[in-house]
Amino acid sequence: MDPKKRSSDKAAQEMITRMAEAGQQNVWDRLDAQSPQCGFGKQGICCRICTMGPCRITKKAPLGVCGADADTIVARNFLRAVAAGASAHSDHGRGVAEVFLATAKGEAPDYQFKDIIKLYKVAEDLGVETNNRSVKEIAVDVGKIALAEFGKPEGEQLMARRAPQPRQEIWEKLGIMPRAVDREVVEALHRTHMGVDQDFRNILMHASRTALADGWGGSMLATELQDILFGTPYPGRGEVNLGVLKKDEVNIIVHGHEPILSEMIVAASQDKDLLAEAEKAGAKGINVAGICCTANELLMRHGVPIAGNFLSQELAIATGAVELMAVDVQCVMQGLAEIAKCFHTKLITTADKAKIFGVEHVAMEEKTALNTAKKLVGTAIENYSNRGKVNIPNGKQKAVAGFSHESINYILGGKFRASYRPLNDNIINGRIRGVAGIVGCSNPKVPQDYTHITLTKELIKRDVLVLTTGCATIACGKQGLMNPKEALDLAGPGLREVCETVGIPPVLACGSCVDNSRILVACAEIVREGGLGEDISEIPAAGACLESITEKAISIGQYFVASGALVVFGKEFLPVSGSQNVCDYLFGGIEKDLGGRWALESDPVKAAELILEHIESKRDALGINKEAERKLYDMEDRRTLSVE
Ligand code: BF8
Ligand code: SF4
Repeated sequence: MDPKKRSSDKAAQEMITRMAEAGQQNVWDRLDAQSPQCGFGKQGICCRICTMGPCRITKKAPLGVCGADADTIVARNFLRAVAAGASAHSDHGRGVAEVFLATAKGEAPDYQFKDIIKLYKVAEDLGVETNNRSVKEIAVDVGKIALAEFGKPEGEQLMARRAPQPRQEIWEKLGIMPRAVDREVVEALHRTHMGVDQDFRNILMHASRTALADGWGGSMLATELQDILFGTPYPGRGEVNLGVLKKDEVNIIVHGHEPILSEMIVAASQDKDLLAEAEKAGAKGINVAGICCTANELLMRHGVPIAGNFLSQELAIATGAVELMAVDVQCVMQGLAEIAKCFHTKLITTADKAKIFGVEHVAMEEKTALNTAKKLVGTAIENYSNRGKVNIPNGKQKAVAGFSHESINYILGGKFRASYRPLNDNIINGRIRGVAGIVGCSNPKVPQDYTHITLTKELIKRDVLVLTTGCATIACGKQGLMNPKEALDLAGPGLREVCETVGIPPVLACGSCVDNSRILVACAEIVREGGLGEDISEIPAAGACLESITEKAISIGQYFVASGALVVFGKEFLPVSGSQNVCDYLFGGIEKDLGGRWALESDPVKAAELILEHIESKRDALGINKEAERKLYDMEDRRTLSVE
């Protein structure tokens, strides 16, 4: 076991070694135990959706019992993954909409609306009348309409109207303007039932529609309503990595996705009585830290430190310093239950839809949220005296996060002239070559964080502005790329100059995975600002997710493709290789329909090349790559570009 092969994060390596010495199992050990993994699954050519199967496609048996071929089976599996991913984001969004509506009605006393300006903006997008109406009346209507977006019987996603007009026309022409989230997901499950949709192109078309209902619907609503409820993020400082855990304080980790829980725990951790209790227990304070996307939400809004990304969840408990880990939904490993048994850590589930067998459950309800959160903090304090030996690795990094669409707009243009103009101008004059979204998870199949950070460094070095979300953001944070000072030193001369002038880092942390919708909005805004084409497919931009684990990532990839973007994905994480036709379509043919496409590349340096090629071809097509501007770089500049 070589810890360097498991993670490129030093703090993680230290914990991995410790766990191995102590004989404690983690995600990497379980991957080893599962190896070799099923080759049919990797290619997407196993089907077990009916009991004539399960069927696996081989040369000898190229058809399932029902006659389904590899194309149908691979496309069906793909659509089911998109539907599950879209469901995860959107059910999160629906939960936020419910709390939002309850807050508007005065039925969730612990929550308040923090961004009224944004409430007005979203009201306008949802067609809610704002003239001569109270905030409460507006908010109730926004809540009702937002909630209906998940299950309304008729009509299309209202937020999809934020997309550039030509983009909407493409969707309309193809018949994939997204409708209610529930409807698209139910239709996806229907189509992929035995004996229904058996034309891979038709199945993949619905994958676009379902994914669009996620990106321009469920996820976007989650982001927007969370901003109104908890505040739209503006850049602020924080710290990232296991070193944020404190030796002499009560450590509470919030892990999962919905800020509905974590916001309340942060509030409870500042309660005077609880702080006094913590002191009585011999602790110097109460330290809340996050893991996974809930961590991004808290860092963006409150500067709460991040303990780590997906693969760090078990490592955090193994420090012996965590009194309580409260989890809600998504990306919570069942393996936590086992490792928690080796330490004093209390693991508590809080979402009724996400329990773990044998783990204590404390239901988080909107009416009593703060009280429940206080109870949880109280449990953590009580548990402080049970601590045994503590091993907190030193590693942590400073980070700046909080780049919402609104804050980018404000930073670029100032309060009175908030706009994307300076960004567009600098893309046009070539100082910034283009924009890349680097998103995704951490997966034990590749060394933790390696691809995200290598790709990010390669791109900023060549003057590409990077927007990041999810566990990729945390990877960047751990390796100093969210520290503006360190990251600026790695940026190419053009990007650096622009970043220094307007005061942004070259890597913009935009939040959690539902906040990929912020990147969609940013793309739409770049188009609206003018000078870079009429549609998202024309702007010099691309997305990348080289390290991924979840179905959510596939939904995200598909909605970016369906919005006109190139999406570069890690080879081993998109199980479609079993069908040449599906591959030909996703990696090529789909571009004719939607202007975007998938590409597979696991090597981050080659992925950077691919993205740069794409960006330069878009620049050429826009006619902004004129000779004079290309001479911005002299030989010396070029030499510095090719170091490493
Ligand atoms: O929703 S990046 S490992 S935490 S799936 Fe999960 Fe992937 Fe992390 Fe965020 Ni997104
Ligand atoms: Fe096999 Fe067809 Fe049933 Fe799938 S649907 S398990 S391919 S018989």
